[in-house]
Amino acid sequence: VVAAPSKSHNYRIASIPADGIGPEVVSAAIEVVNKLAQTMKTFKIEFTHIPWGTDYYKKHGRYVDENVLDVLRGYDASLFGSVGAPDVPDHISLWGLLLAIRGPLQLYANVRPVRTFPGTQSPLRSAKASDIDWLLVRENSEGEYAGHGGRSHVGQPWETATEVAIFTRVGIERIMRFAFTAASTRPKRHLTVVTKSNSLRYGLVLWDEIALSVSKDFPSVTWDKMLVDAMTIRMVQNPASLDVIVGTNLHMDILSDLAAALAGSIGVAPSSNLDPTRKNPSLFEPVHGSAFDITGKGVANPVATFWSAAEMLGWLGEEEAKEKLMRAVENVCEKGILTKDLGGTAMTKDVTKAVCDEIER
Ligand code: GGG
Repeated sequence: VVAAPSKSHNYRIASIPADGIGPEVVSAAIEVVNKLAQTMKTFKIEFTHIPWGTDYYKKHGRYVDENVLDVLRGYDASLFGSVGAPDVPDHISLWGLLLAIRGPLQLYANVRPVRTFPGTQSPLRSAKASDIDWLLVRENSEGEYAGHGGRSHVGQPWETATEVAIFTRVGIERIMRFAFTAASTRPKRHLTVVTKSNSLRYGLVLWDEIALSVSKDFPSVTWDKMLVDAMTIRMVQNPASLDVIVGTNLHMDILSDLAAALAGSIGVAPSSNLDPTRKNPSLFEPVHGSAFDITGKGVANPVATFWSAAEMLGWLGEEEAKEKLMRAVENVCEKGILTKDLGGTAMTKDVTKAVCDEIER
């Protein structure tokens, strides 16, 4: 996916740490990006803290400012932590914050690269590190997340709830083109289109039809189709056969957690929420959520947020800074400076310091 050339090398970033371990990993990422800027001197970056999240909700009755889109359009990008708190229902927090940003800003491409870092181990015993090097592309604006549905006869035995999955030609075609384009730039040039078009005979049959028609514009890309249930088996049994994977909002939400676990840990999985038209600023966040069980203990793995920040720099056109940050993270992993989720004993601050030291080296 091609980055826009940077004009000013001077960036304003909205930092939205939000809930749980979000503040810990976002402040760690700001530290390493500031270190990168100071060391390289090729770009300037300024982070502005935006206090949205569950504390803000408890004070103001809403998760974000009313003019959320105007606020975010004042920045070049956002770096997000995690959303969700033990004392607020998850659907209130998710819809109040993350989905209140992704949908209206039309961040329709959720890009989730997955690979096993040097020094870390996939739980697949037979897998070589190079077997898992995937790019998951999640449609990020429709499907079951479009917000259509409702409840009637509440409390009655015949209470009914609907959750309507919306699929549009425009929505499917734009994500399919994005995924084929991404595949065309990678060495394997292969795309797997995930659906469930045997049982879901309207929306996901439309996915199949659009995949076929878009594929004709990308003769250099080989592609295949998988039903989502069979895909889970292929990811475990034949990881090296996969490259870029595209699927619906819900399917890829689930498959990207599986992919991250197969690569080693959800603690290293990054995510870019992109508006490929670049009309709106994109948002970068770790795949993981709030992780209440480890919040405040200083043991959260900051690598997913470092990698998300690296993707943000690449998206802004700072490719060299992205590569330098990723090399630093890989070297730190290779040296065995790993948090508990990766089998190590390092704290968040140890990994952060080690990455800063690598950047300065
Ligand atoms: N940093 C990601 C995060 O907070 N995720 C919480 C979550 O529930 N996400 C669901 C989604 O990505 O749609």
